[in-house]
Amino acid sequence: LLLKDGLSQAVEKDQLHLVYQPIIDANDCQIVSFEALLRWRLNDEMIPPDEFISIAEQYGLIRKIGQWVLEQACQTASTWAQRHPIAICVNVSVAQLEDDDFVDIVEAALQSSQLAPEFLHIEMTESVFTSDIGLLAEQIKALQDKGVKVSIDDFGTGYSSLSIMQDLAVNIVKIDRSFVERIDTNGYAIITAVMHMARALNYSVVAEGIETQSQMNTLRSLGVDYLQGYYFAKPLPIDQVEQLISAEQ
Ligand code: G
Ligand code: G
Ligand code: MN
Ligand code: NA
Repeated sequence: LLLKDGLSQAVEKDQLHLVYQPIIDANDCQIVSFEALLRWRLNDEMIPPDEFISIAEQYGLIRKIGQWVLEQACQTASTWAQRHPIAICVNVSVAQLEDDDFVDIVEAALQSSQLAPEFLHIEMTESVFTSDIGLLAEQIKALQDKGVKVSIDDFGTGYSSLSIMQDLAVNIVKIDRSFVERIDTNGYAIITAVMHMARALNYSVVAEGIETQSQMNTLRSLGVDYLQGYYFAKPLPIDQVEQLISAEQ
């Protein structure tokens, strides 16, 4: 309850910030995008997102926080995009997606930042499938009509991964890191199967949680398009991102 009270004022008190983890092209290792990950500092203590995001969802605070994240992420990405074609990937909760105003909020963030829509990727987790699928399909379509790309995050961990593939026309599938972790055993066959489906359905594929060179090599041999994980970089504060981008080209 205390966390909830603190969280309700986190935006006003300037306690939230984003860190950014690069996603690279598997073919040439160039950075193609960054995933924005939310951080909350409360009285010198970092509260992990796994704790506070669910509280925000529970107490109806996620819309306001999510809007702040979108605005902040688009603003930042807009400054990168002036120099390099680098996209920003923003995580959203089901409650945000189900909001009638969500597409307008996205549109407003794009407008005020002047970020080109194709540089914004919206990541939703598979848990969205517990909600109204028709509404979600409409929201996804509306985002895509604006030029925004949509990803399914943590792919393969939900109870309805195949239904998602069938019912939601997303742009990008992010293979959950649990499969990458087990790539030397069962993960290999599962990722191979996901690659076949993704190719047939015209989805790009990102593999998450790469921690070793060997995992990277195997994923490249399987034709995965993009890679993300501690092997390349942890989520970074903004100043380190600027350095990384400047060093790239
Ligand atoms: O770095 P990591 O501990 O940040 O992220 C933990 C979890 O929190 C991940 O599942 C991630 O998707 C989620 N998360 C991080 N940032 C955001 C955000 O801005 N919005 C939402 N809804 N989830 C986020
Ligand atoms: O659920 P989502 O994929 O949005 O969450 C991203 C989470 O994964 C963040 O907490 C991020 O810090 C974490 N993460 C990113 N790369 C790696 C990695 O290589 N290994 C592990 N264990 N976690 C990672
Ligand atoms: Mn994510
Ligand atoms: Na994930």
